[in-house]
Amino acid sequence: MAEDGEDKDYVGFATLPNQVHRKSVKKGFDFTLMVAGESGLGKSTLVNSLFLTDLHKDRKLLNAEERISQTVEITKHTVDIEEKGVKLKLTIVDTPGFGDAVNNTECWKTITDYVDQQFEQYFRDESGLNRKNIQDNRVHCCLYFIPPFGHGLRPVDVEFMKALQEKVSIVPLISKADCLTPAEIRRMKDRVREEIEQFGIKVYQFPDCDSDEDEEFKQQDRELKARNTRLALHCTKD
Ligand SMILES: Nc1nc2c(ncn2[C@@H]2O[C@H](COP(=O)(O)OP(=O)(O)OP(=O)(O)O)[C@@H](O)[C@H]2O)c(=O)[nH]1
Ligand SMILES: [Mg+2]
Repeated sequence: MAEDGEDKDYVGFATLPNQVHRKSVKKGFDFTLMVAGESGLGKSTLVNSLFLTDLHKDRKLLNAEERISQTVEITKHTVDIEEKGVKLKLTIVDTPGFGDAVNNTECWKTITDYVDQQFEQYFRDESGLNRKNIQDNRVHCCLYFIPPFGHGLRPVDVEFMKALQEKVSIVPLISKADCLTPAEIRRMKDRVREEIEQFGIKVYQFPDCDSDEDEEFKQQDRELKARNTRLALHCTKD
């Protein structure tokens, strides 16, 4: 049997993991993250601070037109990231916040339609003849911004997450957490967590790790899960 790199001519199925690994690394990965929630909660600011602008370097005050204005349509930002030779094409989808439409009952429709369209496009590409260079634009994860000033979830939050829960992994977060005191944060988190359970909303959970994994990996998995059960907080202000 071929040991790693020992016998280069060996072509048995034992080299399959290496072949798959080499192929995936060469091709790279696609990941699409979406931000959604009420208007003015800091979605676009988060997207900008993550990739497109450096908040601290050469900081200058922007005038009114230059400041981030309200998002009025779904916008995509793509960045190519490379880490130790592994390529990741990260796409961030910024969505218009809801809240100021006359009829709010269907305000998430454009967003669910967008998610569905990406599934359809991927399905069409996969069924086509040239499947080699398909770009995966399906939304994999949605950060859902919950307003910090309410008393837990509002009907619109529940309905939005329910409309999307079967299509993408939802990560709810309490927005502008810098505006709350630690005690208020604790209360809000408990409340939101209870409501998520009560309304049967499916939020992203880490998958179980295999029982035969080594102890170090299991410990890491436990720590990540412990963090995940606490609700995420968001703050782009210093
Ligand atoms: N306190 C606080 N304010 C923030 C934070 N992030 C953004 N803001 C402010 O919130 C306001 C709205 O930010 P946007 O990023 O435009 O909000 P949005 O969610 O994209 O709004 P829409 O595009 O209308 O959906 C801006 O004045 C930001 O400076 C934060 O973490 N904390
Ligand atoms: Mg915006």
